[in-house]
Amino acid sequence: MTKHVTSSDIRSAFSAAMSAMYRNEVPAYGTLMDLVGHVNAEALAGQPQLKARLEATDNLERISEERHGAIRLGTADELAMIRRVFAVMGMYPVGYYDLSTAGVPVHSTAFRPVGDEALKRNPFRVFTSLLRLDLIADQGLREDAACVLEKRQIFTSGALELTEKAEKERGLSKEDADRFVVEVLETFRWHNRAIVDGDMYHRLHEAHRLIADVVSFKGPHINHLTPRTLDIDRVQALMPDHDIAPKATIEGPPTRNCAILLRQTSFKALEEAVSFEDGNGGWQTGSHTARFGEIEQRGIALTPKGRSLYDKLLAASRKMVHPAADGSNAKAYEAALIETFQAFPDDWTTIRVEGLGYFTYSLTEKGSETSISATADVDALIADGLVQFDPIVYEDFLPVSAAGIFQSNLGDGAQQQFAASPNQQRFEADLGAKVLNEFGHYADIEQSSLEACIHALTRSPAAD
Ligand code: OOG
Ligand code: NI
Repeated sequence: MTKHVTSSDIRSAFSAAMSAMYRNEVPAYGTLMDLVGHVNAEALAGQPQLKARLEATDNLERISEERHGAIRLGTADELAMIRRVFAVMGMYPVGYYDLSTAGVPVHSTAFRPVGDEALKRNPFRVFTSLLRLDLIADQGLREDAACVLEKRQIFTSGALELTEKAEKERGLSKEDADRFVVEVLETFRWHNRAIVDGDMYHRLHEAHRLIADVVSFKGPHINHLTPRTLDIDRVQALMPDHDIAPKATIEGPPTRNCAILLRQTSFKALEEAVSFEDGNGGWQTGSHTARFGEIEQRGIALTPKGRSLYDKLLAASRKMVHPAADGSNAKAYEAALIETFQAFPDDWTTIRVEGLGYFTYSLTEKGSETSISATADVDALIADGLVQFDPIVYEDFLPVSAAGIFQSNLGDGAQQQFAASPNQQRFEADLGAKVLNEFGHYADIEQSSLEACIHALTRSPAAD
């Protein structure tokens, strides 16, 4: 039997190939990557403590390779197939995000690795949205769009074949995996020739810019690729020096000592030349804005209790100052966030003791030389200096932030109202699987780290 490579190997290779392709397609992404690399190196040099903890928890190496991407799909079949393709790379759908409330006619999930080991190896994720034609009022347009989408095939035959082979044989050989990466990359490639004519494009665009982006092209081009930074405020401040204009406000929580969840900022989508069939066998030139850049800083994963506090404080800040699409009240919004988030504890001990965030536990040096007979509770073990704790990184996304990112790239004129209509059941039926619940997953990682500590502490030296 031929030896299989691991799904993490395939994911790593794919993430690297995607990054190289996007760097080539959107040079500003390359500039941003270099800037992020530089700022991350500075942050690590300036905070030896942070560097030491990242190293100790096996989280340092992944950072320079870390990124997420985003795609927007048109049909249930596309979504179901991409699920199978991502599964070959060890990426599974986690979370359900309803963006209809924010005026974007999609609902989404994130495909990502789920086990602790796989995440440490390479946490590449893809925020994947499915267009909701059901939210479009114009029935004629809805039918025309569905008809265009029905006819396209976003996967190469090689990608389909290799996915089936991987499913049947429970993996791929090195040679097949290399081919799989090349074939699947095609799905994400930019095509500057539209599959609709100029009139249709304009009708779609009038209904919603996002609909034009999904329906008019041969495939779901990757629309951004986001490196992870350790200091988003610094990158945001330096972007203009590199001829990149960031959006006015950073999405998510304000600057804090203890980073929570996720902070993100993006730069505006590029206006790109595209051509449309002119109906006489020729091409007519036009333009389309779709692809942009984004950076993010990841903090601790919050428990349901911490998350509801976050949601409450974010809503309160946005009630005080609603961030304008043109960025005109950015400073006031930032001040409102900082003020409101005073109510969120900003030291790791309080966050842990109040049950607001998830942590991994490990033995201190003293702990690894000690053995105890009875099981003590974790607080006592920490107080005795036997066990230490580190924040678990938040691997997911935030719906309000995602909506802000979508909107900043759709332009100010694209604000539209849709009736809030989350439909996770429908999404899962289209996906052909249930999405995983992110909270349960973090709780498992925390619990097993704690059990490993207790196990090591209570084991008798002789049994080793
Ligand atoms: C996805 C926007 C959401 C994020 O990081 O929250 C997103 C899109 O524009 O397709 O990527
Ligand atoms: Ni993103």
